[in-house]
Amino acid sequence: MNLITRTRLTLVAIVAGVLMSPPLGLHRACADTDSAKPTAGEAKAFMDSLETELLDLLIASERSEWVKSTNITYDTDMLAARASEAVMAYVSIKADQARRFDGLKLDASLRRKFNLLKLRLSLPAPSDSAKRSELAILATEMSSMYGKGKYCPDGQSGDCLTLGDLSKTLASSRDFDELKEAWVGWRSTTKPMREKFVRFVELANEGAREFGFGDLGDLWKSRYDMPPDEFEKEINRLWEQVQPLYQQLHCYARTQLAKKYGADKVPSGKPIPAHLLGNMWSQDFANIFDLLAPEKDSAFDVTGILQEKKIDERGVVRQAEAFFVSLGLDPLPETFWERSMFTKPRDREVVCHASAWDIDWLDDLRIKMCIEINAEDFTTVHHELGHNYYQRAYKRLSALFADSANDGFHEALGDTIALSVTPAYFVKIGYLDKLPPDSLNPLMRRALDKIAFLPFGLLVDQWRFDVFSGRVSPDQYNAHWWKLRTKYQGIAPPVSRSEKDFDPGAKYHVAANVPYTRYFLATILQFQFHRALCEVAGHEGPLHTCSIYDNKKAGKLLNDMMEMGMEKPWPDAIEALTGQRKMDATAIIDYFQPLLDWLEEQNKDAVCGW
Ligand code: X8Z
Ligand code: ZN
Repeated sequence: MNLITRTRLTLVAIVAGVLMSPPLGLHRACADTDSAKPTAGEAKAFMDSLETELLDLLIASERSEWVKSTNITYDTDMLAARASEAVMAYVSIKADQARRFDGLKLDASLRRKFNLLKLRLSLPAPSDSAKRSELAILATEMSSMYGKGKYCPDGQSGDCLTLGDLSKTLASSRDFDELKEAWVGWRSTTKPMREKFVRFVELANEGAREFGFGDLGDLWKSRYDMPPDEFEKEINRLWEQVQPLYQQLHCYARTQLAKKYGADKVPSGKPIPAHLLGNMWSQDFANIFDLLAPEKDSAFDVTGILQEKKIDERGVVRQAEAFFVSLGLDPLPETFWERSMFTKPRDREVVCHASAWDIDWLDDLRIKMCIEINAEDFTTVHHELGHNYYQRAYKRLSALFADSANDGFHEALGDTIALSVTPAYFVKIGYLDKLPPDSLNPLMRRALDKIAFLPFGLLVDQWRFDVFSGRVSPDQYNAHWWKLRTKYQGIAPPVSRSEKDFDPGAKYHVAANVPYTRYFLATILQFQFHRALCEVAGHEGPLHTCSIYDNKKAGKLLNDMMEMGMEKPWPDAIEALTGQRKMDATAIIDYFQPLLDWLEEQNKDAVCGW
């Protein structure tokens, strides 16, 4: 395979060279006058040096990004913006120069790299250097604004609440008005982002058009080894498959919430008020399990177990690592433990939103999280380590192939492992003495996490696609957001919203420009992966009782798929693992079937839908 041979180019020289290079038009003129027909050998040499140089720029950008995300200041913002600008400039210039090789017969692998080059950035910049710089600064500022966001109930001088504080209220309070204040309070922090976002869309679209795409959404949708309109059909097909599950869960949740808060506040046949579902974005319902548990006295309470065992933040990460090691994978490097951020620092601003990093594309793996000891973060730690193990598996590949088969795969990996965190697994590792009595409770907990997430996973980018394409103009941003939230999730804001608000920006991935359809795909894929791994592990019985813990055969199958990186189109990777070449929601449906039967029974006299 293509091992990266990294000549030690001096980084400073590349960055300076990129930022001082003449405007793109000039490059284009040079290319035009170069009438000699390029050869496949030249194309390969061009790509080899590009990958080496790109890697150095990406590493510099990752380091700046890490420093900024773990210590947000004006200066770290500017340094991070500068480093990402260098990457954007380099990719723009090289994508333009690469046009020389359009139409040239190249081997499939090299041609794939040329295609991937244009798709590499989630944020392509215009070639105009002033606009590029403006875009890089806007992007950095929006993500930092999100990281620093605070709601001060008594005005700016009083005690201010972070997203973490407000999320705790959303999770644990059962007081209608207290919940409403936390919900509205967080959204008050993102109003100033609106203006920046409008300009951001203009500039990012300009960049995408220069790369040959209709708009930024078109670029994002082109990353799945099929034409963008076909991809849209694929996600709609998957949504149709899973929508009935969501409908049933929504219906039952609404009935239970009406019992708790009153039918005047949660009317039947209407969308559910968004602040009652236990999560700041109503993206999952896990924190209202107590209101929805099928059996009142048979809980599988991960939070309680972790707290009782007095597991600390590092302990949680160690436990998750042990799962991966049980599959036959190597432990994480010592530097992971030295350099990661596991808890929220008291003395500085950070981006708490969890992330996994592969700083040097070799072995400098890290996570950044503000871990709380609870079930949600226990799952998230597995999620993040899944990223790190994936990154480690494909590190032998050259820069443009060093990624997951598609972005849904990256997001699915750690979640697949977390599906094996079952009551039986807890018994195996000594967290529980004996299996709790058989009950639907664990499956309901999982459904509140996974099934509840599906419409949200889909709609965030449906909104962005509509915004990027211009179908929705800035004066309709917020209204359109709520139209989709109601259409897909069946929820409504607890207070009236206007175009002075910018509620999409209250979600990290909008503020930080991270594509979101990946999580929808991941929610489908992880069950497909789980089903295939459980088969290899010889599991018998219902799918939701399977844990692949300690199964080396399953571990090898998973790792072999991860090692493929994105060298091949993703259907090859999914086939290697599951034998299927398509994403398929039958696995998630199989998994939840016992709960679905129960929900249908519970809902039989209710008016479902909204
Ligand atoms: O952003 C994440 C991960 C990091 S890639 C923590 N997730 C989405 C979210 O929090 O909105 C995981 C689930 C969905
Ligand atoms: Zn992730």
